[in-house]
Amino acid sequence: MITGITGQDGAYLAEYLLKKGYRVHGIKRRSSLFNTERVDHLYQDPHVEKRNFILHYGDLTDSMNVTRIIQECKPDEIYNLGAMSHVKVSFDTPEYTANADGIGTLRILEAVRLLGMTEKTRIYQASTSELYGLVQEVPQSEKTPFYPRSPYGVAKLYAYWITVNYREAYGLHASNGILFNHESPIRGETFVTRKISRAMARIALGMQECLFMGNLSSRRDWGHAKDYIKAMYLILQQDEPDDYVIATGVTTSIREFIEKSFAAAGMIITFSGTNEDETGSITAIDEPLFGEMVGKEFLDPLKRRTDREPVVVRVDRNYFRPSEVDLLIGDATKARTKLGWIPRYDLSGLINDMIVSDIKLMKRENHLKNGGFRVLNYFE
Ligand code: NDP
Ligand code: GDR
Repeated sequence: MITGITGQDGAYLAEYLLKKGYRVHGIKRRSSLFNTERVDHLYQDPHVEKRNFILHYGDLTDSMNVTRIIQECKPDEIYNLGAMSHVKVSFDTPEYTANADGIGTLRILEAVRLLGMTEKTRIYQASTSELYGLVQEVPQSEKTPFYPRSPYGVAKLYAYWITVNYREAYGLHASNGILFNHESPIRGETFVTRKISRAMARIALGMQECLFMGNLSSRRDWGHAKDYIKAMYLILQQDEPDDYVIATGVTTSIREFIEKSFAAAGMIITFSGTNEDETGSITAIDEPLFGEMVGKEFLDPLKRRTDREPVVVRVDRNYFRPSEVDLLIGDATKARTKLGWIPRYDLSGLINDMIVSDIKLMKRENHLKNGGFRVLNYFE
């Protein structure tokens, strides 16, 4: 059973488990629009008999709902990935975040206990590098003390410890994966990497003038979600429950991520100025690379545009957070040695995967727009 199956990780994990022959139950929230785009390719007509991918309406803030679904599905493994996962938004919705991300975890653990399934059901809790917040040690490992810096981080701190507590108190096979940031072409559009890869594609295609960013100096340890969901699976296959850091061990600033993303499509960005006056300009174009990645026909319009106005990145303080996590870099030695977990993607592989996908997506949008069809603005 997967909570958060409609999210980035839920979609990749469901696909991975189905390939292994699992029957996958997922919890999806009721929404006024379809919200199953990420799992549409896995979705089976509910009228088909013997389905192996089954979705249930539910919400982690509803104890009875969570308990009933667990009672009906009787899962061998629960991956609790559902959460209000946006750090900045958690400052706007702190109570809801505590309820869904913190108490939501308790609801699952308690349901498994009350239903007498402690021997049968293994539980994975989606813990996070946001627990380290104001980091007490560099790099961060399973032994590094926590210091969360957002309502999201604090809610996840409760979820982390209640998972440990149920393991120690009731003998549950319940484990925390302390995952550092992981991204992909299906990453939510308002997380920083996807915001950058989408904007890069739109700027290259002449669909957007400027990318407005928050703090450019924070540093993150970014991996690929496809690698990270394998770690979740491995954690639940261990004889003993335990907690693991999952990370690449490489840290990169937001500024560098922008430079690398644009450079991968042939656009050289140079930053100048400081604080809120910092800007990023296209100062050179690798024409063969741009032609290959974006398309020759988009080169002249881009050149005319950069001659007129080279600035494509600006800072908007509305994207700053009331308290920031400045530096994350994980030490995944335990996962490597005990789980045998080895990530396949490095940062450039991740960036390439994301930009190729977003250039394709934005070309499709461009095509629709030019054909007179409505496309969304995606204002944030
Ligand atoms: P996403 O935001 O892409 O997905 C979150 C999922 O949770 C969505 O399916 C969402 O549903 C669902 N959800 C939100 N609120 C509720 C609720 N109240 N009840 C039930 N489901 C709910 O997150 P990711 O896939 O990136 O992350 C998966 C998990 O891992 C999250 O718990 C996140 O906090 C954690 N994590 C993520 C990391 C990352 O870098 N991606 C790193 C470390 C931890 P809907 O589609 O309807 O919004
Ligand atoms: P994070 O991811 O907060 O680390 O949480 P996010 O991509 O939102 O931010 C990373 C860093 O980029 C800075 N930043 C911006 N962020 C966003 N979203 N938008 C901007 O315009 C922008 N400009 C700069 C942020 O300030 C921050 O420093 C993610 C989520 O997936 C969590 O659920 C997960 O637990 C952690 O990763 C590990």
